[in-house]
Amino acid sequence: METKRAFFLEAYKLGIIKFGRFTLKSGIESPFYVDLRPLASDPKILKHLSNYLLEMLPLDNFDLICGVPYAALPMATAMSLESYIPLIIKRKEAKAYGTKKLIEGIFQKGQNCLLVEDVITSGKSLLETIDEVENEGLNVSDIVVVLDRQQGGREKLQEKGYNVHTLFTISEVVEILKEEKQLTDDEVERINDFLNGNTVTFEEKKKVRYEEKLKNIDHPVATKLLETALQKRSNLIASADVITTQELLDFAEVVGPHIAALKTHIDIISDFDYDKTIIPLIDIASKHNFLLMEDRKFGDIGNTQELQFSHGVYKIANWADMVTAHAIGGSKALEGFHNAGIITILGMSSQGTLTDAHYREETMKIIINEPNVMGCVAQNQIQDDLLLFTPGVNISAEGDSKGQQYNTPEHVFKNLHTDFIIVGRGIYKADDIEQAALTYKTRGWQAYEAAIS
Ligand code: 5BU
Repeated sequence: METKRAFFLEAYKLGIIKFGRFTLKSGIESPFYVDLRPLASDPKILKHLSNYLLEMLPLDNFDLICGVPYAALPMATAMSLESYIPLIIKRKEAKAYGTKKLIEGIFQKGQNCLLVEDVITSGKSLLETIDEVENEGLNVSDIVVVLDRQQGGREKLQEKGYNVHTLFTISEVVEILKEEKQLTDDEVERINDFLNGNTVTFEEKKKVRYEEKLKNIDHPVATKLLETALQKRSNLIASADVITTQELLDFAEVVGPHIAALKTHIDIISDFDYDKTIIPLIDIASKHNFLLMEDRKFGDIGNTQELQFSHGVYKIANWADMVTAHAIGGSKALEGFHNAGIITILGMSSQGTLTDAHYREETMKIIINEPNVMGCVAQNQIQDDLLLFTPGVNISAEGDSKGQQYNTPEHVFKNLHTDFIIVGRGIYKADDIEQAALTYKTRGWQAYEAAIS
């Protein structure tokens, strides 16, 4: 079996712990948020997890296994399957009819039952479950917990005489993530502060206004984009991920009045023809006053990027006001995008992306003195002298089946201080495309105004 640390890093990729600013049920602000339910969606991880939990335990002591509902139910089930210790199920509420049972399954009074819990915080929900299990005449001596949030729960249960076995503590995982450069020193400090019982304060920085950004950012394309946003009261960039010229032009015509820019993936247009695709697109862009952003995500050495930018059938250099590029080729590689504004990929919106804190830090070092870079695509706040573009915005979906993860316009303006939202399927898949563009335009602008005030 892989090491416990490697196991944790695999599991972490499922999004079980998030760092940022979260308001807990109690109203307390926390710098992290734990939800272990996604573990059940990866059978291999769930199986490994159950083996790790079983390894810690004196298995001969137990006649039964019971998970605290709901998150620990699949864990308890997997442990039962691996150990052949029978499972019982505790209901959250007693059945309102029939037997009114709280515990389901086959058991006898006097048997010893192992309790399984995903996360222990104050220990309150575990104590309730223990009470209910003991009321059925069962004994509880041991509790096994995947993650200890270190907020007193473990100690409380131990004082009452229970053996508490925990696989990970939050300090341990923070240490692992720090070593893996997934967390910055500031984040670690805030988490430790929180764990030491201090009320943590989050710096309340207001989002910088477009007028202010206009003063701070020199790039001519950034200026044009900001001026367009202010004139049209729109920070919306519509992503035209359609596959024919006709669809692209129709889409541009309909959303044109409501957007600051149109984002293309020009290489997905099946019937691309420079004269029939690009020339009319340029006309529509100038008629409705929006910019063109080609989301090419260049990622090669400078010479190749320069060729890809200017030549081939797409001749991106002729028409794109902005292009996206990875910083992976180093700063010199970014020098060939002559008049276009470069938007560097700092962080991606998809699940499991490699763009962790360390990647982002290194990317920043590369782009910081690069005059052609006008901004970044990212899912986190960035410095004020760059524009922040955030894709992964959708009002009615949480994600797709291919790893995309969505936030609302309100979330990204308030928490990330985004400057421009990028919306694809939320608009081009809508029944009424113009109405959808208007909705995102309005919500984006209102969210911007709320974030600056
Ligand atoms: P959607 O339909 O709103 O999910 O489309 C999002 C668009 O933004 C799509 O064209 C992606 O290629 C693009 N995108 C993204 O979604 N996430 C990223 O991190 C980057 C680009 Br970079």
